[in-house]
Amino acid sequence: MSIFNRNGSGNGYRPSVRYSALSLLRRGLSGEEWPRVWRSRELKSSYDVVIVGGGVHGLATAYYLAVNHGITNVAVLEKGYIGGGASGRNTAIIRSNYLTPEGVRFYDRSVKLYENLAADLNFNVMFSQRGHLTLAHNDGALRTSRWRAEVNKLEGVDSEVIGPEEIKGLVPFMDVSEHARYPILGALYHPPGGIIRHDAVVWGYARGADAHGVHIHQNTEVQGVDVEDGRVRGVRTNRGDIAAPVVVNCTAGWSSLISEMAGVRMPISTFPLQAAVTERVKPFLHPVVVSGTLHVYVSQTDRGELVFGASVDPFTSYSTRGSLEFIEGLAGHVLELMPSLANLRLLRQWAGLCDMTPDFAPIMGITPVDGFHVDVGWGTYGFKAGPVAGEAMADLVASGKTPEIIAAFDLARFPEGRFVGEKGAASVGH
Ligand code: PYC
Repeated sequence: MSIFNRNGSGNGYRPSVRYSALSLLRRGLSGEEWPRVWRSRELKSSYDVVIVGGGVHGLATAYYLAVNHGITNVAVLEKGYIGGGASGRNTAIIRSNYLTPEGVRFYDRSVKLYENLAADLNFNVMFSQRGHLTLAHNDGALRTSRWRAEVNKLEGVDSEVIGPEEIKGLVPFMDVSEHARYPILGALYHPPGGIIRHDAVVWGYARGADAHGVHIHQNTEVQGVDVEDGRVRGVRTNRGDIAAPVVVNCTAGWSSLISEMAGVRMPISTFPLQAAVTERVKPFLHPVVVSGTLHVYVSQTDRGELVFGASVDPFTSYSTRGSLEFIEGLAGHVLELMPSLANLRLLRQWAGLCDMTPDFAPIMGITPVDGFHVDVGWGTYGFKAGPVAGEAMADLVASGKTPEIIAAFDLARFPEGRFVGEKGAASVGH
């Protein structure tokens, strides 16, 4: 017998109000208020499933539990505001051009879910598949690009290595001559890659989960995880205790601390990753451009800002502050690649927290504590995995069986030495 109350599977979003051109026109004319996108609810003393972390992973897990499995007696607990952690601090790049077959299959499923997400959630997530270029400035980088392209093709993912002339066609202002400071030998080109509006993804999942009865509790911090006889029993929060037979750790930045509360040790070290955004300029950069050698990646938003990132900070920390050292290093690297940006003004910089694992692949699935599951260890890859991680974690919770698509990412691989070496697919140095 199932431990869950199932309310019947839904077919996607069931809103009180559907967003459409007509509803926009009607409310524009009538002045009628829009309903809140998700509601504040009373914190109950028990739920069937408690999800720790109100970012894209936690909210997607809640949404797919409700929509795919009819499990709605679910709480998402967020210590701050939803999307205020790593989900709101990444550079919103979506891609599936990974190095390992397990990684490529997994992120490809995420790209497919992202492609239909706006329609599924009835929420414009602004997914723009403008292509993704990883530049190679030396033979080693070119070799890794070829390797990734071959694995991608074998898994049915559209990636290929292209030469300087084709790069010039995609990014006309880029100096692809051999006189550039760091000449470009080629690039891994991945047409399905692109950028998305990350807040919209979080809000869309929250709205969808809420519409199915999931409770979203902001300002609710998990301070302890109760375990008895090897089974999880619930969590202790700053707002009271909650009993639950299933607890899913979907946090980023604090994932090893939450797991530790359940007595589960994680091979994770947490590093800040900084990013920055410039003032708006006319559109001139279509694809996402990454240079692993120069430790920089850049994309241009629909509003015209350039969004930059570089390597993770060189020390473990839980700080989300920006630093001058980062900006100086970033500006140097950006100008080596695109000298014409010299007079552009930076608007803002910030940091998010990256939980790095030894093999740069996530840790997903069951743990030695029954009912305590993890969806953690995302390093610098977390946001792009949100939909597939949510779908797979919901399957695991509902069926009690580990879905094939996440089987390789289990915690047991570390003591057993089955690594999923994904470092070569990183956009940033580590
Ligand atoms: O993996 O595409 C990526 C990425 C960009 C910034 C951080 N991670």
